[in-house]
Amino acid sequence: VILSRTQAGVRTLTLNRPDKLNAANDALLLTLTGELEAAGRDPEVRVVVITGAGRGFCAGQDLGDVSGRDMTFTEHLNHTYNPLIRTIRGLDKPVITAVNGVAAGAGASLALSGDIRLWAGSASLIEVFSNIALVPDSGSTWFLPRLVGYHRAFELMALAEKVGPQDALRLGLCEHVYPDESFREEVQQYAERLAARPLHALGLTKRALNAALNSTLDQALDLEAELQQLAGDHWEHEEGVTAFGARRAPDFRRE
Ligand code: LHQ
Repeated sequence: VILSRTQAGVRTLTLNRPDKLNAANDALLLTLTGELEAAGRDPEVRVVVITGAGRGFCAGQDLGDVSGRDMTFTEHLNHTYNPLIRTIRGLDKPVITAVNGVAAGAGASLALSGDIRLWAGSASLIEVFSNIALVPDSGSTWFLPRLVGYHRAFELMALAEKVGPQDALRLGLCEHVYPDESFREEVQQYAERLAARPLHALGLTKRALNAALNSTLDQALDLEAELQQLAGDHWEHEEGVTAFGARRAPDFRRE
């Protein structure tokens, strides 16, 4: 259900149920979470890309799959979707969501959860939950109002209208849009650019930003001061300063 490959420090995890637009069943969600944890531990991996096979990114919960039905909705979310979203946001490596096609329901939440969100020209996002009279889950109620404000978030959730790439750029739902034809190569190139950055410092940056989304300025200043010590004590910092003095490019990939 998940394809994994690694190239130049970039681990690409591909949701692989293309006949169903990569709708999620338990196996897909638990495998993806396990793969992300493994990528976090693997020193060869510097950046993780999550994308979909075929013409969809992820159509959300597989509505035909009964494997979760012996659980309550609450148990199901706590067993599958919530650990996945927590793992993405908690990973101390950058995660790119490369949205190659439609992202609906929990698939939309997954698309929004990346640190960097790259869209293909044919990508789209739908907060589809209200079509089946459910509440947006897997982080959508947290991500979306922070990105677009309360009112646009409510409208997107209430009407379940499809958001295309240009609107997604305008609303801040993605960072870049690339043509379908060159999407995979553009994503790999972007990911490799990120992979050349100082991984330890970026991990700390991710931690600080995630904490800051829920903190006061005072708390953010305290955490920055604490994390800056960890960054400053790391070899990456010395390499950056040395390279600057020597007027050469820093090499952050040497360890
Ligand atoms: C699908 C699905 C799908 C199965 C397309 N399942 N087959 C919920 C419940 C419990 C706990 C946890 O959390 C959640 C969270 C959620 O994610 S709720 C939201 C669930 N997702 C949806 O309601 C989306 C349903 N799908 C759609 O609305 C459309 O398929 C979209 C807008 C995604 C794409 O539309 P089209 O591009 O027109 O494609 P299509 O509808 O023709 O779909 C292609 C195939 O994929 C088709 O199968 P078929 O055999 O006819 O070719 C669909 O049945 C299948 N598929 N989504 N979620």
